[in-house]
Amino acid sequence: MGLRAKEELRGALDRAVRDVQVTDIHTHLYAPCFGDMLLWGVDELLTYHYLIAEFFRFSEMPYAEFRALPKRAQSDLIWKTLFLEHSPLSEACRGVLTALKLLGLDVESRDLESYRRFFARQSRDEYIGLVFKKTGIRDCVMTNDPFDDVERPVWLDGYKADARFKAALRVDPILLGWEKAQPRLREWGYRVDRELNAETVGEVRRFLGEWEKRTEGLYVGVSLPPTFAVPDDSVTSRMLEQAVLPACEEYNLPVALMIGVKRRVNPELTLAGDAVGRARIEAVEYLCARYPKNKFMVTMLSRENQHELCVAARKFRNLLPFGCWWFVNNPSIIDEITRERFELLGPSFVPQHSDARVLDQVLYKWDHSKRLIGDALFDKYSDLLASGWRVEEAELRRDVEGLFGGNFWSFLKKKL
Ligand code: FIX
Ligand code: ZN
Repeated sequence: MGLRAKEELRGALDRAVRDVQVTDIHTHLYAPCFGDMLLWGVDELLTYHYLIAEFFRFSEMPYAEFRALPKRAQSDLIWKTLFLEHSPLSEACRGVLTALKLLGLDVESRDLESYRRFFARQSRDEYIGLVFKKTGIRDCVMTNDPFDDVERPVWLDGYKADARFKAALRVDPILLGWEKAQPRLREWGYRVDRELNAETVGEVRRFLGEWEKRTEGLYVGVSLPPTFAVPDDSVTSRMLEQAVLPACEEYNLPVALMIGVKRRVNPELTLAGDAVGRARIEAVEYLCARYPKNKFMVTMLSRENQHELCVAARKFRNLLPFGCWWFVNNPSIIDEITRERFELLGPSFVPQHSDARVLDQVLYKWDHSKRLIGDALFDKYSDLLASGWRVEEAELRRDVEGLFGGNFWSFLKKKL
């Protein structure tokens, strides 16, 4: 018995999206053993770097003066400027309100102090459980940087696995900051030179292997500039081809390439000062063709790259497009990208990741995206009904489970 009417379809789809257990494949959240690295609460929500950038659309305050303020004072200023003196129309502002609402807080009151009191009453570890349950997240993937001096000691001594938080090894320092990474690797006992000679790349592979074993990372990830080109004689390209890809092939790990970020276009804004540029899909095509035994998860930051990324994924089974990243994580663009992906790739991609830096953000990021993905699916299944095709509820649930996590887990298992 299929779902014959559109109302039946809508009901079944809403249930499937409501019930699905999400794997959030890229976040900046951390397991409890990492202590204060896991950010949460209303002051963190309000000082998210997306909102800091938006605050300076209105404020004339010197950047350094803002940076020197304690977090709570920054959060007061952002609340006053972006929520009270102007309407919170942006996606990042709306997100704060959705999160508060989903936590049962009185958004209408506009009473920041009462929100602070709510968070002060929460115990962090129970609160993680509450947020994951409300959002329907089973597990998430962290961003783990062995070069981070706060994070590294936890991995070396004190790491306690938590099934809800999986690891992913971030290799930006190796691919994009070799001059600084090399002496540190040496300090840690790896025989690496400035020059990428055979011993050096061998040692980088050993480093990756050891950290892979230590963290049980699900993939190796990096954020790349729009100028990312491979093959070429840059350290980035050579290190990727000679060290990272062979190590990933050996451990059957995907490489997640997040392409298109121009770091620090406005250095005064620090983390909020990054921008976007159109990247070259040819780099992705080259990698997928030249390394058919490697697996690539790719997300691109520029709207202009989205269509060609879909087309590339039609050509390469070792390419998994994922997420609507950062500046394309806005309803109008998510809607467009998601539909274009269904039309070109069927259900064979990962439509979204949260990129949450603050735990509570998963509430809004998934709430907003689930609606958009659900609406796009509704239209696509409706088109199938119109053609006379039978749509079974079990098949629909299968597709939804794939999109919200299953496709990622299958890609990890895939052996090429
Ligand atoms: O490189 C990344 O993982 C980016 O997602 C972040 O660096 C960025 O600051 C961010 O939070 C975007 O959502
Ligand atoms: Zn990120």
